[in-house]
Amino acid sequence: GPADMDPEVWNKVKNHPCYSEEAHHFYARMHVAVAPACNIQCNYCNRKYDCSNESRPGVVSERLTPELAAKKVLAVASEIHQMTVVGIAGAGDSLANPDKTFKTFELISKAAPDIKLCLSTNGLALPDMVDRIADYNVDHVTVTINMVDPEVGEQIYPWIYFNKKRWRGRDAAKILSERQLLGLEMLTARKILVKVNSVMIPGVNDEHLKDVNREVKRRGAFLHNIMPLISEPEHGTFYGLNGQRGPTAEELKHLQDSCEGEMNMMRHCRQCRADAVGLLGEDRSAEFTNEKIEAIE
Ligand code: CLF
Ligand code: SF4
Repeated sequence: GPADMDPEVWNKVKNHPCYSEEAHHFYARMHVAVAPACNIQCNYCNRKYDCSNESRPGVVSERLTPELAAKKVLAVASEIHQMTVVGIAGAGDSLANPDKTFKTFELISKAAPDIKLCLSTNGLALPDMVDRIADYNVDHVTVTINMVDPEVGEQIYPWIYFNKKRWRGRDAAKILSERQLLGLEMLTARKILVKVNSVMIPGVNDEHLKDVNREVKRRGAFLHNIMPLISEPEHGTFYGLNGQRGPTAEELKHLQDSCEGEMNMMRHCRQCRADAVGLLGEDRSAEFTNEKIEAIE
């Protein structure tokens, strides 16, 4: 709360539903899914969810242009007055689509300067984008970091696309990890708040996430959000390991508890869709379809 927090930081988190547990009861967020492409492959991806892209059933997000996204933000803001944050978190990677992502931020900040801008990324492109992120006054960046060890990483990421080349195996995981951690350091050096999301994959990175927690804490991450892999056999498999299960609620809580220290653990994440609208856990996206937004004069 405000008592134990730097006032500048408190100002940034007090009405952000993901960064403040308290705020999520009162403030809403919306996502604009303007970023279809991705520069890596995660074994658990299905491009429907953001901030981690969990494998679970859902309707594929509609594609949005930056112009339509800005129009949608205004329409939602006029209906949902507690909507304080717009995030770009999919359906691919926000920073693998920099022109669309930053054009969207530009249009929103002109039309609705009070709305906070947020983005979520896998971090591969992050070090090259930190200047632009700062230019647009983005105060909140989520980086999904599932490992700091390429031996673990090669079980999660079959490939990355970097410097005009496809990399596989341990080399891919090493590059990705270095870029994620460098990006995290560059953001915290600029006082941009960074939340690290990690997907807990039993038998792959569960124990290892304690190392991840230590490394991101050391580099100034503000919050760590360990989320469960959601694997439902009828809807998605973890490609590298058939029959990969997600953690139980108990296993998840145990890991979160063992990481709880001076850095806060996020425990109210609702694993939102890439086009979610409303309070966390609430989805009002059906009220704001592309068709409806296009029809607004
Ligand atoms: Fe969206 Fe993510 Fe910003 Fe929040 S979601 S881009 S930080 S505004 Fe929040 Fe949703 Fe969990 Fe993400 S509850 S999936 S942590
Ligand atoms: Fe999917 Fe996100 Fe991984 Fe890209 S970074 S493959 S969109 S989960």
